[in-house]
Amino acid sequence: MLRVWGRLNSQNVQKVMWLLGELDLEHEHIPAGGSFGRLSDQDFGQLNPNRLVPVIEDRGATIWESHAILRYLAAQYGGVQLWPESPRERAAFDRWMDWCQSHWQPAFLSGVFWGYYRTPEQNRDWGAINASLSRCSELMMIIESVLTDKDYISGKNFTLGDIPFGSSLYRYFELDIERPSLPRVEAYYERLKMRPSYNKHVMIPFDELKGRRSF
Ligand SMILES: N[C@@H](CCC(=O)N[C@@H](CS)C(=O)NCC(=O)O)C(=O)O
Repeated sequence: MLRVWGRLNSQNVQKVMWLLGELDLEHEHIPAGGSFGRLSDQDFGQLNPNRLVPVIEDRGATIWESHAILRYLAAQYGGVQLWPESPRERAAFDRWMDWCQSHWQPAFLSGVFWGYYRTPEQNRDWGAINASLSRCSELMMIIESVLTDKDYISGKNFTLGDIPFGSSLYRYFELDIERPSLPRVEAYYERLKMRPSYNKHVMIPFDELKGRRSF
């Protein structure tokens, strides 16, 4: 059976859990990382030399890097709905997955979630946090304009491209941070919240991470 390693309060693990729920795929979950430890065990190093989660094992393959896992699961189990045959159709959402990795996550996940929320108050670097917050606002305005004529990030239907960015929205809207006016992003977030798997795997309170850079 497909096996997933990771802690459920990790956003990168949540991306994978969300997709597993969308696909209704049976799996075994092994808590790892954070207070669950295991990442420095010798056998874990054989699964992922980077000693990070998520990792999946399936049909004899071991896969790490959350977006590579998403692509694998969609290609293996998603059918044409989630993994269209046309390279052009795949590129339409795939570019948003890379955009998220190269632009959004450094600004939000590293700059704000880690720099602000996961850093103890006395150690916060407000110059860096404010720069990340304004970068987040710039990037959000891009999404706001993209959503002018779309319900989802790359068109009228949910695609894999919604998972990396969408999985950060719960935290983005829950944090006590400054946000620009984002009516279309908020409507998009409401649409995601109606998906049972998003509700179950992404909308998980994360208070235990406040001010904790390590476990
Ligand atoms: N680029 C990697 C990042 C993986 C990563 O940084 N994982 C974090 C959790 S989000 C981790 O394993 N941290 C160590 C821990 O949880 O103990 C991915 O997308 O999978």
